[in-house]
Amino acid sequence: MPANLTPEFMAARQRFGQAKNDEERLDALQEMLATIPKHKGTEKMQGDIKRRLAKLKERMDQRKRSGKSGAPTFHVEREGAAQVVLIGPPNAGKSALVATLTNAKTEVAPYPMSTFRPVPGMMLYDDIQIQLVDLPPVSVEYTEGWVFGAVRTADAVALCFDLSDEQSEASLDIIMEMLSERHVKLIDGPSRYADWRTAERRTVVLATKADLSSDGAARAASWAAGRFPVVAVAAEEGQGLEDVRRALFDVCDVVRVYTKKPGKPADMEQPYTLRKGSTVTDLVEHIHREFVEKLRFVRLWGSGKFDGQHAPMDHVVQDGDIVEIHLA
Ligand SMILES: Nc1nc2c(ncn2[C@@H]2O[C@H](COP(=O)(O)OP(=O)(O)OP(=O)(O)O)[C@@H](O)[C@H]2O)c(=O)[nH]1
Ligand SMILES: [Mg+2]
Repeated sequence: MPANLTPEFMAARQRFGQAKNDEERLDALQEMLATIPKHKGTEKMQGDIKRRLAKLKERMDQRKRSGKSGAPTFHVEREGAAQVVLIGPPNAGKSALVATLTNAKTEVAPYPMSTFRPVPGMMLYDDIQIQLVDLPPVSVEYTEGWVFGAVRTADAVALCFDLSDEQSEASLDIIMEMLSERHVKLIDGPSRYADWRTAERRTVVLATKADLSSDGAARAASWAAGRFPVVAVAAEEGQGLEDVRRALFDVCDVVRVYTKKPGKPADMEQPYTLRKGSTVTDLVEHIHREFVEKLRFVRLWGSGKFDGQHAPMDHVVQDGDIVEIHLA
C-alpha cells in the first residue's frame, strides 16, 4: 500500500464502499481521483480508479440509452456439468478464486465492489468441467438485486468467508438473512424441499486468504459448524486449490458415468454427468431419448454387486460406474 494517502482520499474511498447507487459511486470515485496523491507509488491505484470510472460511466450510459430506469439483470447460461456461484461480502476474494481456478478474466482489486456483473469461467476437475460464476458482493450497504436470482438458478453455492476480515461472521449472517428473506436457503446435503417457494442450494464455505490467518480456518469452521463443510484456501498463494476443486465438485452433487459398447473397451475420455441419485433409465434417456424404448438390458461395472452384472433400470448409478448398453 503506498504511503501518505490523505484523509480526504480515505474518506472518499469509504464513501465509495458505502455508496448505494451508481450516482453516489461516481461522485466518490471522482473525489478519490481528485484527492489521491499524485506520485509514482500511487500510479497503479490511479490507473485502477480511472478504469473503474470509465466502466461505471459506460454502464450508466448504457442504462440511460436503453431507457430503463430499473436495475440491470444478468443471466449466465449453464455450461459444463454444473454451475456454482461464488457469493460473499465485498473484497472477500471471490474474483481471485475464480481467476485462479478458471480461464476467466475477472477483475481482482484491493477495493470492495470491484465486480458488478457475473463473470463465468470453466474449472477443470479431473475429466469434467464445472462452471464457476463470479458475482458482485452481497452486503446491506449495496447489493445488485439480480444476484439473488443468480443464486436461485445455480446448481450450488460457494460462500466466501474472508479469514482476514474481523467482520466476516457478521457479514455472512447478514447474507444468509438476506437470502432467506428472498426464499433462498443454503443447505448441506440433498434438498429437503421445505416448501415450494424456497429454493434450497447446496453450499460449501470457502475460507479465503488463508495465508493471512494465524489460526487456519478455525473461525470459518466454527461459524459453519454443523451447517456447511469448510475448505481453507489462499488463491493468490496457490494453497488449498486441489481441496477446493474437490469440494466444488462434491457440492454439485453430480456423478460421472462412463459408457461402453458391447465387445469394446469403455470410453474413459468423456463421461456423462448426471445428478446424484440418477438411475440407469436416466442415463439411457440422457444419452438418447429413443434408446429407452430400444433398451434390452445394461451391464454394469462399479456399483454393481459384481463386475459386468445385469443391472435393473432403477439401479442408482454411482460416480465412476461403467455402463454397457444393449439395444434391441
Ligand atoms: N493475501 C491474500 N490476498 C488475497 C487473496 N485473495 C484475494 N486477495 C486480495 O483481496 C482483495 C480482494 O480480492 P477480490 O478477489 O477482488 O475480492 P472480491 O470478493 O471479488 O471483491 P468484490 O468483487 O469487490 O466483492 C484483492 O486485493 C486481492 O489481491 C489471498 O488468497 N490472499
Ligand atoms: Mg470481485
